[in-house]
Amino acid sequence: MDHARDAHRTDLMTITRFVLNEQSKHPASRGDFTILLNHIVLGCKFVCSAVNKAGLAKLIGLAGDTNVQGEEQKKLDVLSNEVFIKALISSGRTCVLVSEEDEEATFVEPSRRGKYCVMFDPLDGSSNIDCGVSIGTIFGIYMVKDEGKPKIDDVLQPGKNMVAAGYCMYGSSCMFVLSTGTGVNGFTLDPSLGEFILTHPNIKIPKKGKIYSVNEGNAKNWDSPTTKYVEKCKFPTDGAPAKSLRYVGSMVADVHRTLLYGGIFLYPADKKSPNGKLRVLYEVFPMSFLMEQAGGQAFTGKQRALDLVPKKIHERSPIFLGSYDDIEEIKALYAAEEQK
Ligand code: FDP
Repeated sequence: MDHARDAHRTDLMTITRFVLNEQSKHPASRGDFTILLNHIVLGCKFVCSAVNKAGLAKLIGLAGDTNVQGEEQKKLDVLSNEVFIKALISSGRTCVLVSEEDEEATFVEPSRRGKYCVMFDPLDGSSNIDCGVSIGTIFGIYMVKDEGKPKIDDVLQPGKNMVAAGYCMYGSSCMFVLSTGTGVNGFTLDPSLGEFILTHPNIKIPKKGKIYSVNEGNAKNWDSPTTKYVEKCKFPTDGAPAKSLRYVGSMVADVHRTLLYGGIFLYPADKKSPNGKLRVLYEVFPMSFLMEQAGGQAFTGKQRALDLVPKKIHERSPIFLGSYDDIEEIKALYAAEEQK
């Protein structure tokens, strides 16, 4: 990227302008998606602002669990969830919502209903909030099958049926990464404008990477293909250089780095968690969708991640995602294990 040129750029491609441009390629489109996205973006701006102030807000609330107005202080993840649920319902474009924070799906009342189902994790990586490390919001969007009769099955579709997915990372800068099925684009929040500006057009993940990202503290419980793969990252036998290890422990941050620099992110199954840790609908699917759209791959240890058909809204799955060639290697190790 040419930063000198960018600093003087005056033709700003905001996220709304970008999506409107995309919309104009589909003459039948009525702008529903643009409206929905605007509400998601609003939620992200709110969370970004709340995350930036979290430390200060905590100081103000130290005397008890109340703030200066005497209102109860809400935990950031609960607050973020409320903001997204309200923003999504008020868009008038949604019918079924699945949030990491809520046990049951929310069915929007008929008068405010639209054709989209949104699955989201309002604040992912929440164990990192209190130390100021990058966290994020993740979302995936399906189209309802019958607008008049939204059902739970509308969100239990394979990930490949998603019409859009993305995340917002609250890091050293606030970045919104989006795919509507025609590639991946990244937008950075300009805080002085309050607008997300296109800064990373048409993101493509490098075909092979130099980084692996996994919680190695779980290594004693891993299965054989994962153990062999990580061993190979550290002690390659084919003359390739060893890979570097980077693990933030916030899925959004670890996947974002993987998308930009290449490499592999793993959250495998282990003896203690045979289905892994990460949730299919609002972690595995959206990130797998973005990876594939950027030219990478996502694999569960058994199959292409986006072919999985979830049976429950909070289902979990092991996941390996990242650069095309790196995922080929882990797939080969699982295939060899099958042959035994
Ligand atoms: P967290 O528990 O902090 O909310 O699924 C949530 C998640 O973070 C992901 O963001 C992250 O990739 C993963 O869990 C980290 O899990 P470990 O602490 O087990 O490594």
